[in-house]
Amino acid sequence: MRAYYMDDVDGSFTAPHNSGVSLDAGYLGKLGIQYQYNPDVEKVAVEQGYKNRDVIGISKEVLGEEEYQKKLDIFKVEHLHTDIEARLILDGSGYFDVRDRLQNNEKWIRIAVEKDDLIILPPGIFHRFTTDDNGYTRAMRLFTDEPKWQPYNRSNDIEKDPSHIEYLKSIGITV
Ligand code: KMT
Ligand code: NI
Repeated sequence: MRAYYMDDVDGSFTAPHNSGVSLDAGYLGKLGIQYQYNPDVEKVAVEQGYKNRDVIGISKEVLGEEEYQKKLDIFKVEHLHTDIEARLILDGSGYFDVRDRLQNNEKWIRIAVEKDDLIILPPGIFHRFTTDDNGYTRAMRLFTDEPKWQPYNRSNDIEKDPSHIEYLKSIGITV
């Protein structure tokens, strides 16, 4: 895992966009993000109550060109969830981008993940995902008992409809 602030340079979304300013796991911890390398999945699942899981393969080869593009178009939209988002990278690599709420949710932090990285995003953090220039991510998604997977997209849902903000606040999520 490597984490850094993204640059503002135009160009392919799947390029690294590394501004040169690195961040460590300690900083991610301040944002409520948990990171483990090569974890004992069964242990984590018991400790944190992940009762369900699936495996998703994201590449042109696995999904076909059209489905692959469709998936990426969905994953790249900035959103949040009311549940945690726990992902163990099984193969390949990719980027989880998260907003830095300690900087007013303005800056993007790009978290480059690869095989054996476990990343757990807390509820309420704005984020998005993409494969990198290698174009392949295989990941295990860990779910709690009754996963609430509704994404709240920042621009269409949250910022245009105050009732979403009220609802999120009522369950302890401030944006
Ligand atoms: C999500 O919800 O954005 C994802 O699951 C991304 C793909 S998992 C590597
Ligand atoms: Ni998500």
